[in-house]
Amino acid sequence: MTGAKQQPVAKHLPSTATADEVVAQLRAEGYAIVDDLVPTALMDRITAEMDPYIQRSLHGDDNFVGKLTKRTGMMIARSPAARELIMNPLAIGTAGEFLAHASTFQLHLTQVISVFPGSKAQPLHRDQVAWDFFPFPKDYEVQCNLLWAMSDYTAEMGATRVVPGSQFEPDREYTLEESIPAEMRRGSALFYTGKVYHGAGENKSDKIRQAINITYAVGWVRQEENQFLATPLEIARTLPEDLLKVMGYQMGCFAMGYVGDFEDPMNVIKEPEVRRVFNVELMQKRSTDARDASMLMRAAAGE
Ligand SMILES: O=C(O)CCC(=O)C(=O)O
Ligand SMILES: [Fe+2]
Repeated sequence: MTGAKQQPVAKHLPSTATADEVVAQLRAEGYAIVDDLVPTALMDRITAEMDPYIQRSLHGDDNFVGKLTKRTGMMIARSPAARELIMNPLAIGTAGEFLAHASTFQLHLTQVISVFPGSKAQPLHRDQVAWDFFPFPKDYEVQCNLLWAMSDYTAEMGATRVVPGSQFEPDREYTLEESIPAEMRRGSALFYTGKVYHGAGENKSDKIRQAINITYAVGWVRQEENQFLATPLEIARTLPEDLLKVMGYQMGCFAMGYVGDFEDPMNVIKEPEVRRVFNVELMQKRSTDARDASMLMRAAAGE
């Protein structure tokens, strides 16, 4: 034996995994990979719908975003098939459970990330810094993120690299050697927390690595992608209520997100005959209930 350090391999869960199992893995390691969660045919549809926009997207302007990387958003408006991905039952179930300490959760962003050949590794980072580098408490999870493999996702092509367990020790720098590649097949998904260090890998191949970044956040923070401008009102009006709520057309918490005469935002979209006002008492109860239930759940899990 040479004593060379063996690179650990990322853990995988089957597509039959439950939200409980994904959440347990997320809490323990900061990430979870679920294999073959959607059929590749869904990825074909999204690819066809997004391709014209990807062609026109610009490359990044700095090393973080990636000078050989394109980011293409507005997926709800541009790709009807992407709406299925956003509402995928395991993604929604996991986000709901992982963020159950908040009254509601919402969509945070939708983005195809195309990492072109020659692209260098992205600096390792935590996504929650997007909120102005606010030091969220160590036990407050603010987001639940997914990167769906839209192309094959190998280390050579620049699969996302994750540092397992780094969510527990955030106040230090991590090296690429400490990270492992989240290799997976097209249609699989990498779930990861806002606290775990990760970044796009270097693309040493001659193929474009593509991921669909769909992330969810607690209902009281500002969304990274402005969902109300990204989906024009005339398209939003055609969408089902469950998707609209996830997009942010709901009371985010206590008194957050009202519109007009203290009304529920769904009033603007659906223009119902009976308009609902914002019920602050109801939201207050929901907020306390969510916190209590989540504390009980975590105590039962021995956390
Ligand atoms: O493209 C990837 O693999 C990761 C991208 C990422 O972490 C980010 O843009 O925040
Ligand atoms: Fe990131």
